[in-house]
Amino acid sequence: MPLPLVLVTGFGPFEDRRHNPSRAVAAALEREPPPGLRVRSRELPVSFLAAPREVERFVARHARSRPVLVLGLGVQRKGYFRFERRARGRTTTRRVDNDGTVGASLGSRVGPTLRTTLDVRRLARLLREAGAHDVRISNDAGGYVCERTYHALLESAGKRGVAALFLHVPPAKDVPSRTQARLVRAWLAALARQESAMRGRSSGVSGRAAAKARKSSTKARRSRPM
Ligand code: PCA
Repeated sequence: MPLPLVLVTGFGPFEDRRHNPSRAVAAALEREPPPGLRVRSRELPVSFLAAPREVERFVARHARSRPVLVLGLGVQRKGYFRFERRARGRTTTRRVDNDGTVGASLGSRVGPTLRTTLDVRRLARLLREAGAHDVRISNDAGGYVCERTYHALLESAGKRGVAALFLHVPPAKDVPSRTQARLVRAWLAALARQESAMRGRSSGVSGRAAAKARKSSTKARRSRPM
């Protein structure tokens, strides 16, 4: 039996951020996966329009392998790790992406707010136990390309019954990329160990999470437009 698969996305440079550790961490996880897991990673364009398309393509390509988790990574300004609970389906920011698109110009609403089905408090605790000093939980994914991407991750994974999650990582000057990769790897390994039934029929949290994701994506579809 192949090991459970985790899909991981990261981003490259944007605005004044010339070095984006999220790309390095995603690539490092594929190169050297956490014990007990397989990882496929993908760098996404920092683009309001292209990132969601890439997300759907990436998740669709691996859907037959039934990933246990789709994890989005992006960098934030502050020096801590931040688990995002939700992605709003409306982009109002004046910030410009790498294609020159102003967020607010997207105009129409993408969809309802989507939430991860995973227990972020438990996941944050696990990341602390893996050695990260400062880990927080947020209801505001920033309103820029990461939030748009998170919405797409929740949508693309959710409609296939797969759990999705977004983790904002600190800038590399606060926590070097290699340290970040080590921490995220140890965190995923702990997750895989605790949820040995990750793929599983029986007691695994992700089994329940997947069932919940299926339910909530149905709900999300039903309740649109909000
Ligand atoms: N962070 C940005 C977009 C790309 C990234 O790494 C964000 O937080 O929206």
